[in-house]
Amino acid sequence: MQLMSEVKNSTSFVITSLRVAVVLLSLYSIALAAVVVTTSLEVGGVPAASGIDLLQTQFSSVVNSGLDNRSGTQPESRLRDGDGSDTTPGPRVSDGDSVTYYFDVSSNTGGYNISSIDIFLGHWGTGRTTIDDLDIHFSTVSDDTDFSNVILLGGSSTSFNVDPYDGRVRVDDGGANLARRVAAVRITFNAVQNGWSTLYEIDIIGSSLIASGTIFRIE
Ligand SMILES: [Ca+2]
Ligand SMILES: [Ca+2]
Repeated sequence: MQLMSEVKNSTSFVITSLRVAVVLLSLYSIALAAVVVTTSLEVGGVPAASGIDLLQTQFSSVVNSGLDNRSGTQPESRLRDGDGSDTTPGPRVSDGDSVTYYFDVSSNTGGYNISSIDIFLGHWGTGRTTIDDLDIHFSTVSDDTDFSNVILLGGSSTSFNVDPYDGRVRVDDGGANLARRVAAVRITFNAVQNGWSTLYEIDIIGSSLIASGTIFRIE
């Protein structure tokens, strides 16, 4: 009887421990979703694009849903070449198009902290230089298929007008991370002025959770 009692107590302890672990994991997941965002805008002139952002140093794969390779010369990869000006044509973006970037998490298994996202948008003429609605979804290393962590930017109070011709939209949080332990980023473009425009570059700025040479870091 004593043995049975010890087995029952042990089983109960294991179940309780598992329940505590599940609750802690749930809280951790909720914390990841609590991103805050501010936007800043560059109007007039084209700021320099980064050539060392995560899309150029930690890129793994891309899922392109709608970006148009016009004339066969403006592939999605133009958004990852370090050129943010319209001297090198970029792919066409239309309402509802999205692009999902997966980072290399085989070596940096902790994922990446994302501090800002720069989107270079424009056109050679007027009338296609505004995006009024933008969604940014993140998945984390715990499940790179779960994009429930999201920043929604849109509405009448937010207009990413980059007139006269092209410019940069920056999404950041004043130096804080937009998201942590990120495995992939999905950007969906909505309310593009007159239906479509042109993208030149997307810079996703961040760092690996465990940087090279770092033995241990609490995040
Ligand atoms: Ca870049
Ligand atoms: Ca480019």
